[in-house]
Amino acid sequence: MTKPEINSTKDTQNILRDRRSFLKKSTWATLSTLLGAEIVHAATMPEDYIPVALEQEFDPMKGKSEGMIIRNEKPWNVEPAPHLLNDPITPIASIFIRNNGLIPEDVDAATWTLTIGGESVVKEKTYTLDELKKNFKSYTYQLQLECGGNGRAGFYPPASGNQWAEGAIYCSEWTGVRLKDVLEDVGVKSDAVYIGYYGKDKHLNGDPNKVVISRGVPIAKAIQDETLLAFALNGKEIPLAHGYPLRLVCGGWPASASGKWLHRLVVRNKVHDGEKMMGDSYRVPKYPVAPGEKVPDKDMKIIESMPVKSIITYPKSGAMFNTSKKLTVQGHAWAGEYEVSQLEVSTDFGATWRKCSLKKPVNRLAWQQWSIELSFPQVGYYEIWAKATDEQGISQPMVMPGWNPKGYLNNSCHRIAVKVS
Ligand SMILES: Nc1nc2c(c(=O)[nH]1)N[C@H]1C(S)=C(S)[C@@H](COP(=O)(O)O)O[C@H]1N2
Ligand SMILES: [Mo]
Repeated sequence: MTKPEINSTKDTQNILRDRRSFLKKSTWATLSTLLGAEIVHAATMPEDYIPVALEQEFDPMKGKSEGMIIRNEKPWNVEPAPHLLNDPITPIASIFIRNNGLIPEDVDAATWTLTIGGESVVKEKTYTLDELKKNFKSYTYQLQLECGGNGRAGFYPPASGNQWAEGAIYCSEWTGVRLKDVLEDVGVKSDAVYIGYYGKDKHLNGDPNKVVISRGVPIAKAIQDETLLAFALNGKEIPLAHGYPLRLVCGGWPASASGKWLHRLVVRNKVHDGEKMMGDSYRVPKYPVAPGEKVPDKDMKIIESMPVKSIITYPKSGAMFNTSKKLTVQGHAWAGEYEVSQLEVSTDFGATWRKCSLKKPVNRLAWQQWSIELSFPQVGYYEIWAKATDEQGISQPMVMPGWNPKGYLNNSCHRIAVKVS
C-alpha cells in the first residue's frame, strides 16, 4: 500500500477543471499519446469524453491511490480504493470511515446502556448491553451500507463535503438483536411514525451539549427483520470507528441512518427532526433542478432506499496485461431495498453490452457478486464500464444523474481503464 494522500476539495476541483478544458481541445491522437496507447474503440468514444485514465485526482502520471485515501482528518473520513472491496464480505481494514464529529474516547461497554424513549413509547426503558444480548434472539446479516454522498466527487458544479469517489460502500456481516423485538418489549403507541438515534460522538466545536447527528427511519423500516441493534461486525466486537459497542444498522438506506455509538433511541409521532434531518442534509429535490439552482426547503425530500449501483473490484483501474490473456472481471451490485436482476459490462464506451453472471444476495439487503470472462483481441487502451439493473427495471445511468445541492446519489456507471500490450 502507498502512503495515504490527503486531497483537499479545492485542489481536486481546480485540477479537474483545468484538465476538462484542456481535454476538450485535444484530438484523439493527443489523447492516445497521453494514454500511451491507441484507444481501441475510439470510434464509439463520445466527443468531449475524458478517458478514465486521465481523470485522476492527482497527477495523471501517478495513477489513482492504491490504498486507503484520507478525505478529511478532522473529522476522520477515509475511503478505500475500489480493488480493496473485492471480497464478498468486506474485511474491516477496507471499510470506509465516515464521521460527522469526533469519535468518543471514553467508551465503556460494561456500563453502556441503551434507552428507548420519545413521545410514542408507552414507557421509557433502559437496557444494558448484557440485557439486550440475553433477552432477545441474535441474528446475523450481511448488510450494504453506502454513504448518501458516495460519488460526490463526480458532480459539477462541485458539492461541498467529502469528495468520495467510489469507495464509500461496504457490505460486512452484522450481528445483533432485531430492533422490532426490542420495540415490542418497550411498547410502542399506535401514533408512532419515525425513530431517531443519538450517539456518543462529540461535536467538532467541543460543545458537549451540541448533537453531532441524529437521524432515523420511518417505523416501517425500523421494524424490518434486518434492522438491527448490532454489537458485532464480521464476528468480532465492532471497531470503535464503526460504532463500538452498539450500533443501529439499517441496510440499503443512506448509511447516515445507521447511528454509531448508539445510546438513545426515540420513537416519534412525527418525522424525526434531529440534527441533519432537515435543510440540504441527506435530502434531495423532489424534481430535477438545474446545476447550482437554489431549491426551496419545501421541495426537498429525505433520501430513503439507495439507488441501483455497482462497482468493479477486479482488476484495478490502470491494470496492464497482454492480448493472449483472458481476464475475469468482477465486482458487486446493490439496489437499496431491491434486488439487482442484471449486470452488464461494456468495453466500447457503451456501444455494446455483455451480460455477466450475477449471484443472488445471501440475504435481503446484501450486495451481489458478478463476474465475466473477457478477452481483448487488440493491443491498446480499453475502458470497462459496469451497469446494474434492479428488479424494478431501473438501470444505472452512464452519465451523471441529476445534480442536487449536497451531491448525493451519484449512481453513474463505474468505469475502469486497462491497457493491453
Ligand atoms: N453517531 C454517528 N453515527 C453515524 C455518523 C456519525 O457521524 N455519528 N455518520 C453516519 C454516516 S454519514 C455514515 S456514511 C455512516 C458511516 O459508517 P462507517 O463509518 O461504519 O462507514 O455512519 C453514520 N452514522
Ligand atoms: Mo454518510
